[in-house]
Amino acid sequence: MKHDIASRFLDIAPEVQEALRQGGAVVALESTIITHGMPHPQNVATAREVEAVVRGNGAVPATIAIIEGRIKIGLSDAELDWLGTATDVMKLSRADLPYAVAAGRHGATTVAATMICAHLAGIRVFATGGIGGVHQGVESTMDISADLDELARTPVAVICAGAKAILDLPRTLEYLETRGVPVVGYGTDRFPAFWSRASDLPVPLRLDSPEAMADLIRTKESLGLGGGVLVANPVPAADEIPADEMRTFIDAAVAEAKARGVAGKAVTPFLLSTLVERTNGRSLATNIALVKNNAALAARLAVSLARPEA
Ligand code: PSU
Ligand code: MN
Repeated sequence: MKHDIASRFLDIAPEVQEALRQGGAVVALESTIITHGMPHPQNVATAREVEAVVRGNGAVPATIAIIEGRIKIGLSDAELDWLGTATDVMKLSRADLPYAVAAGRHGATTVAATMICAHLAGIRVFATGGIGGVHQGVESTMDISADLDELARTPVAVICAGAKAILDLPRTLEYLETRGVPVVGYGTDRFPAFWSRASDLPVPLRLDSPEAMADLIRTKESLGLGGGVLVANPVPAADEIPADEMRTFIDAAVAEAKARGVAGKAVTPFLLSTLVERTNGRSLATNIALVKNNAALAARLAVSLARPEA
């Protein structure tokens, strides 16, 4: 079944195909961060650096995007360059992925859509920056990222730097718990807040090695529990913006979004780009550093998962 879907809708890059066939280590990478998360040219430069980090840690990178309705698992250099400046690229989640495929559109995959596509291709590990979550003001907007439900249903391990502090972090963790998603702090007892190494929230679970995380993932699979695992990996200390410093910028950015009536899919891209301006590019440098840090850990996890069980 999955094989039929793959041949019908997916274009898997030869290198990725070969690694998957051999049961090797592959790390999926998303594309919304390229089209809607970072400015050009840092978006393309970062995407390439992240792929190099995955390779440097022993795994094959597979950046995922939809081009003319085809689900690309692994992009060529030319495709990545094109994506970096393309303007007619949809931001795709579970709700609109099938539309983009049916209508032959271009689309960048969010965490949710990347998980779906990675799973269709047989990839078990995925590195991103930060996941979407429950937004501040959820009481009136009901804005809860589809990333959270995807983590509950699709068996892919997502390595992130926690959730962006533009979100309602306590409610994001509550929701993940409700939906049965294991949230693992990598080498930390506190939930990381993307630009900052720690929020004031405890992380539900803690593991200190890729091997321990691979064990958890295998055990979850063996128990038939379904769904993914969220690994929260703190940004390196040298690159972080401490939470109290970031707070002022975030509050101003959230207030600006509200005043301008920014809603729906536009919220996260608006907040990210406003923060880059407000911090004079510092938030972007941190964002780049944390994605690379997550890619390295994801590759090590993928290598550990690919090894035959001890
Ligand atoms: N993390 C980043 N940059 C991003 C995103 C996450 O560092 O651009 C994207 C991811 O693709 C994530 C999406 O899935 O933002 C969440 O969007 P929303 O809040 O609309 O669900
Ligand atoms: Mn949303």
